[in-house]
Amino acid sequence: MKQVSKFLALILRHRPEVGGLTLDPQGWADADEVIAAVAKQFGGFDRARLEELVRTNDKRRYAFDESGTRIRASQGHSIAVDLDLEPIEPPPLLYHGTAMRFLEPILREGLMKGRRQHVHLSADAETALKVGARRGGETVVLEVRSGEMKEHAFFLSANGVWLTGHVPPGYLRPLSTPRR
Ligand code: HQG
Repeated sequence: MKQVSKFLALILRHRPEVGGLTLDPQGWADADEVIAAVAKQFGGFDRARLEELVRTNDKRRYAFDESGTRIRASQGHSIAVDLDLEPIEPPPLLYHGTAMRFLEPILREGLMKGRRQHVHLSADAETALKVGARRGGETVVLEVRSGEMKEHAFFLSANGVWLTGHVPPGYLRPLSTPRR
């Protein structure tokens, strides 16, 4: 399932053409086309397995639309999609986990979205620590004073990830550095 989830991330966030898909402007793909693309790549895949993957995915990365005929990634895209999320007021503090080696450029230029559509922030430091640990090496968690970022729009993805465009360095503070 992990391999299938990674393949879904590839075709639903970054390169739909690899699966012979097109996404609509809101990032939705036809569920039957997705099932066919996965079956072609790995064999033995059907609607029931896709539903199981969506239901059990550790970060709830994928969601069906109300009719169940379309599926999309809830966040993390590099291709331009309009997730149609309403801006909402963030909690006073959010968190971002990253590798210690990125700390210096981050404190210089702020958090940049890079190749993704948004900067991704976590609601708690523990989750941020896990996100940062994906990078390998020493991990650092930054506290974001989101409550003070009045000019910046924040969005909450369907799977609980906070999204914004850029976090200037003035709103960032590294927390004491947990080691891994
Ligand atoms: C870093 C996962 C240097 C940033 C997670 C991060 C998340 C800078 C990396 C989602 C920088 C980008 C996103 C700057 C930011 N200089 N480095 N100025 N600004 N960075 O993967 O937040 O498992 O695009 O710290 O759970 O790590 O894919 O972002 O290390 O929700 O579902 O540049 O991906 O979810 O890396 O992770 P990413 P991220 P999934």
